[in-house]
Amino acid sequence: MEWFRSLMLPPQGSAFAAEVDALYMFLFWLSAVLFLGIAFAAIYFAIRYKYVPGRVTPHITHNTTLEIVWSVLPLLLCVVIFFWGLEGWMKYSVAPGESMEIQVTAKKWIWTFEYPDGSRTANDIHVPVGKPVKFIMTSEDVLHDFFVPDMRVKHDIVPGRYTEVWFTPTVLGPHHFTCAEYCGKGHSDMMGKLTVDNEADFKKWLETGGDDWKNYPPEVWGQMQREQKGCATCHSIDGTRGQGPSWKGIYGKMETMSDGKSYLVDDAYLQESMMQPNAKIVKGFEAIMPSFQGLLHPQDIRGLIAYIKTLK
Ligand code: HEC
Ligand SMILES: [Cu+2]
Repeated sequence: MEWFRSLMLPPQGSAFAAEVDALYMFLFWLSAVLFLGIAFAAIYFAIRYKYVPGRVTPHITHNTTLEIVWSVLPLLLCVVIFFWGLEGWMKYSVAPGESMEIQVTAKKWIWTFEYPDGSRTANDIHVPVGKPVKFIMTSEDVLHDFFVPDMRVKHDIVPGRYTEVWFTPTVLGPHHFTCAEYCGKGHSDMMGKLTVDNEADFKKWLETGGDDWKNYPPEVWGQMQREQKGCATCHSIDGTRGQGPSWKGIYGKMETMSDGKSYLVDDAYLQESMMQPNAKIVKGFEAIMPSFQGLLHPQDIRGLIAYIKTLK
């Protein structure tokens, strides 16, 4: 039956995925059996007792045995399901004391994560394998929902409040996470990658942001950052206006700000736009761009600038 489970459910990436799946599959098979049983019984009775002229229906008032069976059996089933679910829920709700804590901020339409050492990432999580991690989550605007299918973790994020989830990742490599609460136009872009590393790779990643970037020319790395860091939700590259100005053809032009002053778009201007987006506000736009201070490593900024230069 394992092949059937893996057909219906994503890979099991955390310590409690197998338990969640066991309950899920139990409910699935129970529903399947009940559905078939009821459907066949309905068809059988319809044929067996169809209208025949002259046949008189007997007058039956009750059947005590039958009534007890159809009340007590479902009740027992419900009690079993309840306690099974409760046991899992208790485990899911309370993170072990030694968990690593990651602060999560959800915002239309970008995820930011802050690690205990102060480093921050956008739409990108790395965690060490085999260690419990706890996510302490809040929203800056509307309801969002943190959903990591492989870990069997899904929880609402509420503005003005903190909610938590935790899991112990068991499978190395990339997993996927997404927002599971409709939060506006960019909702479907609000997703990212969770990478489970071994201890050494995780340490290295925390310090340097990893060295994937060395495998790409800067402008290609920059193009990837536009997607990964969420710039793409606000900035187009084809000249269409989004939440923010399009990047097409901005390098080397004079940009007018909301206070009427003009500046040349050069490397320094671009870097400032990312680190202190509210220092200069482009005319006709609102000051809604989040600061990427600490979120972009030097190689990311270099890459983005190189990429923007290619957008003639
Ligand atoms: C939530 C939407 C949003 C996101 C996400 C976002 N920006 Fe912006 N960005 C804006 C807005 C709005 C402006 C114009 C107002 C201003 O200057 O702050 C802007 C302005 C800019 C400018 C100046 C553009 C010009 O025409 O002068 C640059 C460069 C820029 N952003 C880079 C980035 C990069 C790089 C990222 C991703 C790492 C990013 N932005 C992510 C909304 C966003
Ligand atoms: Cu969302």
